[in-house]
Amino acid sequence: ADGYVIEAVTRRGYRLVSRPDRLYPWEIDRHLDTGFVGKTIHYHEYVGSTNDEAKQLVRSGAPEGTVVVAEGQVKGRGRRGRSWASPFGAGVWSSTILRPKISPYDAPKMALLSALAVVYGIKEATGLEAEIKWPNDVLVDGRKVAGILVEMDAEIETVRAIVVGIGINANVPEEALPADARTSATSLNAVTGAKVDRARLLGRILTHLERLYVRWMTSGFDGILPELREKTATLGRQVRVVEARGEWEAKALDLAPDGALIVEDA
Ligand code: BT5
Repeated sequence: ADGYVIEAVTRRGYRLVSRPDRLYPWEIDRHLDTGFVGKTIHYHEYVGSTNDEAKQLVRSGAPEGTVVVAEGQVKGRGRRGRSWASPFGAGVWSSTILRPKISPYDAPKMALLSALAVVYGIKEATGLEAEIKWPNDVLVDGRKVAGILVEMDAEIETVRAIVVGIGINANVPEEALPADARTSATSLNAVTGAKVDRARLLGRILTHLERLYVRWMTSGFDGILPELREKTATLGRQVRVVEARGEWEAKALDLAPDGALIVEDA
């Protein structure tokens, strides 16, 4: 019923012929090497947004490391109210709950750290060299394959919980991407021509996410900066700075110790 094909031969035994292409928790678990991240995984066929499901779980006291995954999202969200296309069975739409002891000021570091985990996970699961477009996109060959949406539940001085939303176009056909993103975005499958094992991809990303997060909490963010710099494609490029008071062109020079982008205007 779950889509596993099992062959039976009388008096000889059973053979697992094939597994379904589903993000079942036990399939993700096979690729996890973690202490707490992904130890509880809430699986859904369809949700509105996995981030909203995770926020609900935060309110009911879900432990750190709880993960929500869905095959499809009908109200997938990007930043600033933008929508995120999340076709059924084709991507990795996931949210992870973390409860770091940090101030809200430090929360943006979580997006950078997550992007780095996605870069490493993509490398392990597909062999592709992905790069970070500061602060929350992951690119392959200059095109967006993944986006990160970090949201928090916080008071002025303390963070109660952070929800790390990760969306990856694993096997999303290019035609299924929104029209406004078709030239700037792609999927891992479109680049490699091979079907991506989504459970493995997510398992490896979550493993790196925990490793980097624990390193940040125990030894500080400084130790992660060199790796972030190495994987950030934005450095050295012309960028458009969009601020409340206006927009301007600049050159991206470096990452500051807190993860901010240092730019130079004309
Ligand atoms: C992001 O926003 O890149 C963050 C995306 C986060 C998605 C995950 S999925 C699991 C979790 N649950 C959620 O509801 N969200 C998170 P932003 O930088 O604002 O990019 C949004 C823009 O990317 C849109 O305006 C489109 O132009 C484009 N876009 C939409 N769907 C896309 C897709 N599947 N692939 C690439 N680009 C897309």
